[in-house]
Amino acid sequence: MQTFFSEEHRKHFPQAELSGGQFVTPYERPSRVEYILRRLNERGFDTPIAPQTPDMTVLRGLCDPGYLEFLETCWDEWVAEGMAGEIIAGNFPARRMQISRPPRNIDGKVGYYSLASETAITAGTWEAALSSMASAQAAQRAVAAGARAAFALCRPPGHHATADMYGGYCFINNAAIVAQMFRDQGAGRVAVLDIDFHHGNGTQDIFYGRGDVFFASLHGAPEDAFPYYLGYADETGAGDGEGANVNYPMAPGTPYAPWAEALEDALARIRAYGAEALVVSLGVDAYKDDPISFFKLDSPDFMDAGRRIAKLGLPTVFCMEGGYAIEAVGINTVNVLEGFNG
Ligand code: Q9C
Ligand code: ZN
Repeated sequence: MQTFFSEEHRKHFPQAELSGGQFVTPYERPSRVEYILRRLNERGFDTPIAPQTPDMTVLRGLCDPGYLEFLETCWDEWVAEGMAGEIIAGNFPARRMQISRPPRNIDGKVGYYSLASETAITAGTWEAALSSMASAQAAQRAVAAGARAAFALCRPPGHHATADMYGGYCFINNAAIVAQMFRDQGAGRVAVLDIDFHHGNGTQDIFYGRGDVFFASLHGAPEDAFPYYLGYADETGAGDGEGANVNYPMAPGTPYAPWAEALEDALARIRAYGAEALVVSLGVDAYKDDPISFFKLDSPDFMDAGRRIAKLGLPTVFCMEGGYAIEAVGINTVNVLEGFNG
């Protein structure tokens, strides 16, 4: 399986994450990819290929223009305003406030274009996010050219990002970009399977009203887990998208057996839907020792999950999402790929 990875991810290295009322070293840190790269190498995968420049057309087609402009310019505006630290959102358009009027002030814009305050932006965040998208796009092109599957080692991750909001460590929704590329290239129906511990609110939101992209997510129940305000089982799609969204929220302490049952159900739904290509949002934070999650999957379970996903027989692009148990993130991620390879 070909793998794709950009060193440019290093340009996104915030020093701070607001967590539990303290600033901590971000869980989503550059060193995560070192563990994954090392494991890929140990297990005999070819050296990852650096992607070409990002294709902005598909990105502009999916996202709000004001949001993209914001991501590109926010750091300079923040600095020009005399802010001393990293960009952290502190105010949001909450219930019954104006959600269609981006403010002029940078502090106002930051909250307007974000969905949470844990994710800091620094000078190189935009370039890093574009490089992450470029890896996903390169993986998609490899699969479109005939490869059975490809792995994009995306950092920063993407599945919490909507068309107009960042947060949950995500800025550009790489999985959504890949799904849209398959559609643009002629696939009639595409499925996104999200096995990251957290609900893929961004991907769900982007495709919620569309019937051409099916979305399935296995995640910590929203009553108990980030992103808290989306991911319930009764969210089944809207309009043309009715029936093309399925959520499997699960309780704290969920072990592999019920998780695998949910996975099988999701795979059956994707098969019945008639998807011609599959995008996997590959987070491994369902792992038992993940510091910010509460499922109980063990490392071999990830290999089993990969085997099950492969049985769909679809051209598949894996996009890296979360996974914060740093010493196990490489093993768990590559286990999914090895299980898939069989
Ligand atoms: N104090 C992904 O896995 N909440 N994002 C952090 C830590 C946000 C996870 C809580 C978690 C975002 C891609
Ligand atoms: Zn996650």
